[in-house]
Amino acid sequence: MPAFFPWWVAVTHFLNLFFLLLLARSGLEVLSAFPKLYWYDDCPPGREWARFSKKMYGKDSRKPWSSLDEEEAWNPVVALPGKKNIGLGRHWHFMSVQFWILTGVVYLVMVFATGYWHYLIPTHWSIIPDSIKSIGTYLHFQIPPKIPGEPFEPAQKLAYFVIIFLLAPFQILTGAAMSPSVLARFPWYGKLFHGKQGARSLHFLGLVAFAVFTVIHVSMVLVHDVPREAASIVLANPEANGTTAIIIGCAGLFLILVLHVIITWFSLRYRRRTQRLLGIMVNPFERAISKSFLSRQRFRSRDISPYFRVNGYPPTSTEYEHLAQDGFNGYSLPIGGLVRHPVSLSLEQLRGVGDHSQITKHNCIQGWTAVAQWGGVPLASIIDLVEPLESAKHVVFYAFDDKGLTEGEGRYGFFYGTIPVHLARNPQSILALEMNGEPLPIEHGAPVRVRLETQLGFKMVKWVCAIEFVEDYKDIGQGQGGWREDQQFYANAAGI
Ligand SMILES: Nc1nc2c(c(=O)[nH]1)N[C@H]1C(S)=C(S)[C@@H](COP(=O)(O)O)O[C@H]1N2
Ligand SMILES: [Mo]
Repeated sequence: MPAFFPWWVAVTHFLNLFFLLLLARSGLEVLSAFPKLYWYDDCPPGREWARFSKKMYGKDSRKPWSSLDEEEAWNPVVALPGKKNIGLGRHWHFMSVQFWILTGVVYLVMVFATGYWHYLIPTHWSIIPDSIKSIGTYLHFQIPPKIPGEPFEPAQKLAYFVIIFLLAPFQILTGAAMSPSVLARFPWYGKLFHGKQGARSLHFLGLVAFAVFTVIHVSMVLVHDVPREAASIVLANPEANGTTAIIIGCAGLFLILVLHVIITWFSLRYRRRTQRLLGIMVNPFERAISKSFLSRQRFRSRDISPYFRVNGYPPTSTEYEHLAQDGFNGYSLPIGGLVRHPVSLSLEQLRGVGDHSQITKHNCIQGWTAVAQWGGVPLASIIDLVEPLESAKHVVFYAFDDKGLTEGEGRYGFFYGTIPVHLARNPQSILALEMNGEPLPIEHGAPVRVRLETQLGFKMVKWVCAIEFVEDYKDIGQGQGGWREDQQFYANAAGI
């Protein structure tokens, strides 16, 4: 039989703690951007089952509001990095999850290769009555006996089994069920968790379960024999000197604390660098799924959400206001750049280019969702019309809204977004002119907006005023490929 406390358990236990803390804190950052939990993908304001915010916005609110107003600035002590940085929080979340899973894989390989699984996986139902008996013993302030020939008592074994073989995979599965690319390509998968909001709620409850386990786990170590337990899990040797083990263990915890402080400080101080460095590890994975997953969404009319949040205040320029007053009759959309046939199209002409309608689910990066029907021109038809040159790699959508005027908070410049040309060819990538059978309402992007159903909402530029095909987006704005990427440090990759 394998040793009760092999060295690889000590190492993976430490790494697991480090990455789980990163995951929990960056996960809370993500939650802070939309501190509400729902069971339904319509997210009707006021119908959340949990709310971690005092702010109240109703669909009948008298003041216009945008979903970004619902975001909370959480303290960097709990959230990574805190202070309304969902873009960076997500970067940390997706970076750490890769290493957390890697740690888990190494651990599981060792568990099965060495036969350690005998200590973790109950092979008889008697584990349940035995565990109840164990818990009863604890409640009498006594320590239950270990299973003969094994390192743990029954309740402990059962708890570890549940955490390792049920809770950890559950968090991975519910996490994947929140990716817009995955949801768009495999709508059935989302349904397993009652949609994205179900997955989001369950993922949060999984975090709570991890937290509860950690508290119990640590208190159990404290009620057991601390020096001996420390020697086992820190030095992989129950017979080692307990005091040494406690000192080394505390040094390890201190190291984790220091690393977290440095990571948090660096992320807040050097936001662009953090965005770039973590992007190197996160974006390739996103690119792979964005390239290979096409949206296969097909919702029914009765799935259309009664209420659809708005993100971003409408343009305030007189130019736009004049156009709107005139029912956008004077609107024309220039499409140019690296193309063979640059054009400028009125709404009438645009309608003539193609016609496509789809009922799909919108995923805002903040976390809310809503279903609507969108009608308009497939971007693929636009591509056929203007014929981009070989050198054209990205499509830039420029918008009418100057965020310095509509949003403030020290931000500036006109909203814009870019997507790789292959995303524009996706059958559900369209220039929408209609929402739910009506001309686009002002707040949802009239007269023309982008819809890309495998991506997060921030990629779908509203109030489009011009389209350009370019080789690279480095010279546009601050060079990150979009206004939110530039100014809010969102990942350019938006399929997850
Ligand atoms: N021009 C412009 N387009 C924009 C935004 C914006 O602020 N300005 N916000 C984006 C974000 S973050 C989201 S989630 C969606 C929201 O679309 P909706 O307001 O129709 O719900 O629009 C995207 N397109
Ligand atoms: Mo968004």
